[in-house]
Amino acid sequence: MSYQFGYIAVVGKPNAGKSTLVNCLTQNKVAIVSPKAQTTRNNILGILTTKTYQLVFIDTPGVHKSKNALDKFMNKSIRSAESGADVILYLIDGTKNLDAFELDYLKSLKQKEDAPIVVLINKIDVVKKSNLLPLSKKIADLGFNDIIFLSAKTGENTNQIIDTILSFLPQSETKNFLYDEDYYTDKSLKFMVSEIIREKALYFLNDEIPHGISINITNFEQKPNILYVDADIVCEKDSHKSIIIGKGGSMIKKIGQYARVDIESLVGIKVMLKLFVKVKKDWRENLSFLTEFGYKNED
Ligand SMILES: Nc1nc2c(ncn2[C@@H]2O[C@H](COP(=O)(O)OP(=O)(O)OP(=O)(O)O)[C@@H](O)[C@H]2O)c(=O)[nH]1
Ligand SMILES: [Mg+2]
Repeated sequence: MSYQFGYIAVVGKPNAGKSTLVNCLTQNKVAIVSPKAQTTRNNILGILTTKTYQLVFIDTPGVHKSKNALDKFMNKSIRSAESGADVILYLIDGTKNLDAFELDYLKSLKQKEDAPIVVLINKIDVVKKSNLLPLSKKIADLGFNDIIFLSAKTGENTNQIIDTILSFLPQSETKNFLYDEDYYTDKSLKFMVSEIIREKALYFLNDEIPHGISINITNFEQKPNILYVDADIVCEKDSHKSIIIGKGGSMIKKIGQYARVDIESLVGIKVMLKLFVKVKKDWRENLSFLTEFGYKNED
């Protein structure tokens, strides 16, 4: 028997469908997904283990220009995933045009990294494949030979991605897996719980607010049959606080109800979730808040 192991960085612009793809490939919900850009903030490992291979996908934040210290943390996380990867998957939203920023990013990625880069054109469930030919030609003209059309939502063509990745990874006579075969992510339960709360906040809140919120878990107590969670939804402005609370507390109640259902299905026991809203002005520029909320690069 021979074995294969590899780190696979999944990069691309915000909203391209990276987290949806990592969840689909690992058949687990490792990362939250939302229609809002910049949903993912940390590198998150999604691990797929079979009898003969272990693939460790690194879901990354969407590539974007840095405007604050949080953005810098996110962009640094992407670079570290790219430089540590055996294979890079660059995901493009097939419903959008390739803009100058993305073309430049692809060109510099190719120059900078030695790892093979596979370009994935996503969302083919909603775009006609014939419309995608000019897009794939542009990418081929940049010198990319591996281009796959797929839908991360329906799973169409995702097997082809696995086959392509495996074609790049060396074979080993001994089992070279680096992670326990039962693990499907590197993140703690507490992290997953805070992300579920953020996912519901992203889902229900209007565009301008989600970018400025963070979830800070203040109490996390697991008893045999019940999990107690207290969490602050931290925002940047008093006006945002009243929107997050909503009329008569209706918004925060809705976020809490939906989050609790998902957390209960994750942990398999009853959950008592209490949410509070706190204002911390300009926390995205404040290094001590960023560290407190887990947005700190290791170096
Ligand atoms: N129709 C369709 N929608 C998709 C597909 N893949 C992802 N989406 C949707 O695209 C939106 C963004 O998906 P995410 O997986 O959160 O995208 P992302 O690249 O991780 O985004 P960031 O974390 O912000 O960088 C969500 O509304 C998804 O449901 C697809 O194949 N088809
Ligand atoms: Mg994401």
